[in-house]
Amino acid sequence: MTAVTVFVGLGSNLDNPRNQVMTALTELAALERTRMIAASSQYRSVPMGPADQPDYINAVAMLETRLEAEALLDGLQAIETGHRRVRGSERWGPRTLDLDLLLYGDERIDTPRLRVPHAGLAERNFVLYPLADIAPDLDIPGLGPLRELIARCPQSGLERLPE
Ligand code: A4P
Ligand code: MG
Repeated sequence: MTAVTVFVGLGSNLDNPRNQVMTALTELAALERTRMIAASSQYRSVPMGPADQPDYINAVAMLETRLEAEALLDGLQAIETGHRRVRGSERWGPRTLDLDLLLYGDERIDTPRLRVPHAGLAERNFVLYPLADIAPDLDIPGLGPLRELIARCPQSGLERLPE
């Protein structure tokens, strides 16, 4: 298959989140049939969902892959498991590492395991702003230009961290 450009969202709010995100980027770059194109800055963001949890560190990676979308998801979940992520029962609860497949080329996917573009992407400043760091001219399938989504999504509670 030909290579596809994909974007992965990274999030962590437990056990040294900055380090979790940094090592996850290295692991993403090492996925089979995949190479790293770019990574955003790290951002600190207030939690969406239950407020009684630490702030998150978020970032977005741009990759080029020859894996099918579900095989890529397998790879992302294996990396999460390697970060000793324990899937709790609480929705939107704290986690050592969350990897979301945000975009897979210009495809729209809706299967029991996978929804792409990722649900909620348009409302999440901690996804849109890092995405714009590395792909400001992006057009999101079904949602429109990234610039317009950002214009409608305030940066409140989101801070870009120095490298
Ligand atoms: N799944 C479907 N589509 C996708 C996709 N595009 N990428 C399925 C990844 N997974 C996808 O995911 C549950 C199932 O979603 C998977 O088995 C997969 O087949 P999960 O990671 O186990 O569950 P989750 O992450 O707890 O749930 P969810 O709804 O994905 O949570 P979110 O939306 O990831 O939110 N606040 C801040 N500031 N920053 C954050 O990063 N993250 C969350 C988690 C909450 N609050 C946050 C942040
Ligand atoms: Mg998730």
